[in-house]
Amino acid sequence: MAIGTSSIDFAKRLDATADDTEALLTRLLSDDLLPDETARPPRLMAAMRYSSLGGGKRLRPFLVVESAAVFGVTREAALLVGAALECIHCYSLIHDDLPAMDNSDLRRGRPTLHKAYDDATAILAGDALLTLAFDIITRDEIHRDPMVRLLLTRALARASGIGGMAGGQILDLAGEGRFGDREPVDVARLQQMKTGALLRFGCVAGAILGQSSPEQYKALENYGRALGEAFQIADDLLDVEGDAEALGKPAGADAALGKTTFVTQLGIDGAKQRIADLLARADQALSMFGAKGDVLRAAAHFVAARKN
Ligand code: GRG
Repeated sequence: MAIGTSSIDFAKRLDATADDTEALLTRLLSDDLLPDETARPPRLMAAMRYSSLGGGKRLRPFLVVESAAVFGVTREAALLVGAALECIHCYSLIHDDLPAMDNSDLRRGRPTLHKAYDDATAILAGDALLTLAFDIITRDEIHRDPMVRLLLTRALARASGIGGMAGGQILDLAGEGRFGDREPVDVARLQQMKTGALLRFGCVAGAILGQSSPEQYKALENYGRALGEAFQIADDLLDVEGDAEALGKPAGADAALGKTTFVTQLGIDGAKQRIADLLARADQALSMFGAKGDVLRAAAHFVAARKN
């Protein structure tokens, strides 16, 4: 744990943001109609709630809240951005679990959405969470300056789309040989897109909200890049060494698919060494923020040591 933030303080802060995110998502997914909405179909709402409420570490909203705190941004604004990001994360998990993608039966210790409902409902719930994210992130309450909202919206779109998560997902499927022969995989590049882009967005969102200097933005981007890679290596290690009960899904999925991962490339010891290097890089990136970077420093260590 980084100096300045005890593991108890860190766990309390993470829990507080998870609780606030849960409450906010519950409100955003209520049955109350927004202007211009004709109906909120009960089946769609129930499916969206099933996948986005009552589970998850809420790490991405936490990164938004804590990166925003560095610049003294209001918690309410940061939580809204965090909720938008969490909607995209939940949509990605729903679509990733579908038979056409990873065909998974369990997520967060419960049947996946398409198992609990059906494929069509799961596709539509994912689509509606993706679009809800952009509805949320453009709201006036996020920042009085429309340019700030525009920059956030563009950054979130790029993190989610072609050069981000969706692009990374198709590279991953190509590497599994889904579209013919297995395509060679550049694990670091794939990860930066598939899982890294959303985590990185969480880290730079605070800088955008706080109208930071370019140097501060770059520092948070570098921090987010190191944290994102550490997150993925930890995920690859959990697939080899993890416990299915703690994970809420079976371990060993990567090996069953013959996937190229950080662990297949670096070996278990090499992967652990790489995490240590990335943590040092994350600490270094935060050095310009002094004690204000303590919680983010602790977040990188938490991500690297996580058990689920
Ligand atoms: C379907 C466009 C599309 C993309 C899917 C990110 C992704 C691409 C799929 C997720 C698959 C997966 C399980 C990747 C491993 C890393 C990861 C995102 C784990 C889950 O994130 P956590 O640990 O989950 O933050 P919780 O449940 O805590 O929210």
